[in-house]
Amino acid sequence: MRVKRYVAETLQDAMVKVKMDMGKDAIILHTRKFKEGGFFGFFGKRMFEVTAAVEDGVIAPVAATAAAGGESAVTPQSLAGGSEFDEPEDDADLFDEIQEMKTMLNEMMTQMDAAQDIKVLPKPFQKYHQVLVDNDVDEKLTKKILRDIMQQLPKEKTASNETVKKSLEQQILKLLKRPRPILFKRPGLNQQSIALVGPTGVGKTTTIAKLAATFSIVDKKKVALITTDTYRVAAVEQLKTYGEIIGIPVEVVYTPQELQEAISRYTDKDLILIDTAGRSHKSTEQMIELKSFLDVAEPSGIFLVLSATTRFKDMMDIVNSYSDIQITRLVFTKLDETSTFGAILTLISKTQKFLSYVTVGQNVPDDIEIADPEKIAKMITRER
Ligand SMILES: Nc1nc2c(ncn2[C@@H]2O[C@H](COP(=O)(O)OP(=O)(O)OP(=O)(O)O)[C@@H](O)[C@H]2O)c(=O)[nH]1
Ligand SMILES: [Mg+2]
Repeated sequence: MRVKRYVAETLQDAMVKVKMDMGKDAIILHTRKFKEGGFFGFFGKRMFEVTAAVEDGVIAPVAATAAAGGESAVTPQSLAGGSEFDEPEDDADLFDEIQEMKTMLNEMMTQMDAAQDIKVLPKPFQKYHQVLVDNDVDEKLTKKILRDIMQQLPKEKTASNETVKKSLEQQILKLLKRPRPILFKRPGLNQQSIALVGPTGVGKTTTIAKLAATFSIVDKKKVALITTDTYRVAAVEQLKTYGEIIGIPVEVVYTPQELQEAISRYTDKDLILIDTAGRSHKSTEQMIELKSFLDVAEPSGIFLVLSATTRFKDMMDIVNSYSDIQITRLVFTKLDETSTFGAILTLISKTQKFLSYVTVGQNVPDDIEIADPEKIAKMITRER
């Protein structure tokens, strides 16, 4: 028995080589795909290998016939078919491809199921299913909300768009919960120290300036600012400028210890707002450093600032990356830059966190409001 390995760029070409060399009685023992060259398996050229065997003494009759111009001349097409050339199941590439196809099929089935489910709903529900999904509410959450209101509404009322819309708004309000802004009324809690944390560029410093100006000028509270963002000169300057305009002190701290000391020096203040450097939620090192500041300083509130323009999946990743830090409230910025608010609802529903403020523009101090769930609910049920 003669056993030999043949390599070519296509399976067909490898088979041609087998037949030319060993003849049509050759037995295929094994076929596999592999990558040749490239870096660590990337960018390599895909090659096919066929291992074939033939009884001793048999010599390339096909090649001989082909050379003689006989009828059994081998062409790539004539060798392409045939299940014996299929790759064995233990082939890693093939296994991956099958897995990919399975995943695709599952996704298609789920989508088809979803479409079927929706079609059996009364018309107003079908309509508002679309409205919610168009407003970026997560598909699963949309279905859950619709199911909940279907159970609450008497059958005759499910026919009207208006009734369904109203119940939908009520249900969304429940999920958003009442906002929890900064409050001074609780007895024994005279001073509030609030740190704003969040990804880079979402508007933490601007929001701090808006809060500081409003509480200081409108509510006549004694406010102080502290920044731990010492990475960029511009960041310190930015907060100092706001402090000067509002007429309140600004302290720059470099270590967790200094932060703690600064807070304890401001015993006469009603509100201490702590600015932090934007953190990439993908950098564990930056997260650990932020945590070290907050663990020592123990502010009375930690508000996570998120931009309303961020996709839900990214928002969720960000929230998860702050899981070691006790986030007490959410602030959503840049509501003026988006027209879909479903991600806010989905995030609140998934994390069970409370809303505090939303910001709606760059103007300090005007463009900030206590989050208004009714407004958000109306935006989410608005036809686009
Ligand atoms: N359109 C709009 N822009 C905003 C809003 N809030 C902040 N911005 C802008 O967003 C940009 C970044 O704001 P910053 O307050 O510096 O953001 P930050 O989170 O402190 O940034 P880092 O400290 O670099 O992480 C500025 O141009 C702000 O004017 C808002 O509600 N709407
Ligand atoms: Mg900043």
